Amino acid sequence: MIEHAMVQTMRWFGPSDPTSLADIRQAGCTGIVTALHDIPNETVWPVDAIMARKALIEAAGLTWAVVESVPVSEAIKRNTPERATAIAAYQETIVNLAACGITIVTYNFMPLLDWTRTDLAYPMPDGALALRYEAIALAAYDLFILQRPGAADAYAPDVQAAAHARFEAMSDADRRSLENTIIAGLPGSEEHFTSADFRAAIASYAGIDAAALRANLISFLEEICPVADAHGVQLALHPDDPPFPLFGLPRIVSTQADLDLLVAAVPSAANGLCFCTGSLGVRADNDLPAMVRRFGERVYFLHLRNVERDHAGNFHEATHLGGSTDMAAVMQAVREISVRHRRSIPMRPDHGHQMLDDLNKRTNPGYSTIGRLRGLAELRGLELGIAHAATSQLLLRPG
Ligand code: DNO
Repeated sequence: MIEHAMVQTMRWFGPSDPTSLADIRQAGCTGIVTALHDIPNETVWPVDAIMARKALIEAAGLTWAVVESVPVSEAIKRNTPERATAIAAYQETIVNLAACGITIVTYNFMPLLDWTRTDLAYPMPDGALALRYEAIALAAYDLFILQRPGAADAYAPDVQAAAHARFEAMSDADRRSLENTIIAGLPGSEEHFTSADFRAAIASYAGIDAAALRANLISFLEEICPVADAHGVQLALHPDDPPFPLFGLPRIVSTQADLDLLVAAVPSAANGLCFCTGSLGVRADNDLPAMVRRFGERVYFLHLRNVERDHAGNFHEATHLGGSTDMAAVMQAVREISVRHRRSIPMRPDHGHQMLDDLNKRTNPGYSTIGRLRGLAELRGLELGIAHAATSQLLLRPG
């Protein structure tokens, strides 16, 4: 055991998740990350429903460590007349969770779509399957399947030509599958669309630019943080995934500068981060170890995952220790903040390849058991190794 080690958790989508609570316990976790996914957005989570889910988790010898997510509704993101009711419901849910002893709450502020990929079964050289985002596939969808008004302005001529060629080469089934991957809602997304709905929903953002969306996030924080502070709840804002605008919609939680601004605007202790290395790591200009150190005290939850990115704006999910991010350097920074602030930060191995026996099973994309088990094993070994090396250096230091 190491002092202030991360709390190992896995995400669990509830009783119908093909990964069971027993699987998660055998993987070495002590904590569960989950949500009451059946409760529609803007509805208060009742104490008895929270307690029933908590009891289920505890009966399996685990604890409910983090809520991911209490979704922020479109009314709040767009600041529509229904916003006041949605805010009141959010506040009450926070109070109810605190009453049940659950005090870390993840959320995101991405317009319409949560995380986005274009391929859920991208073959790795070893036969495992990964999730991938390919810029040309997204452009092909936007320009020629969705046919979003104004989309052509968003892409350079060479990208448009490549996207057209891609569209022409796709069968109807390929086109439907690409559309489903993008808008039908990946696991954990609480919004899903058909193409007609999606076009209308995009149009509802007309006039909401990055500054307006940011102002809406800040007013959300101004109304939720005092309640969270009063009840000992830590809010953990998940970054944009991917960390750049899609479909002409603004994204405002993508860079260190974005995070600096939000922390400065609402300095309350409740205003914290879910530090997702997979999302932030898509941008080469995000220095992840430096960002972990910078936001140290406010990092309430860690999603550890690696992506392999290229210069054309594509990325796929690599193994947890492979990919473009130096995970050892990130872990070193995590150890530093954990020791400095004497905290055990909950982490989950975020996503994982579909591999081994899971290739023949129904799995939630990104959330198969074995790929996450591999990720967790590698990450906890890395943490132990770094902690051990720090202790031996201390012992060896002369004087
Ligand atoms: C994807 C997840 C996200 C995350 C939300 C947080 O795998 O990390 O769906 O849960 O953005 O609200």
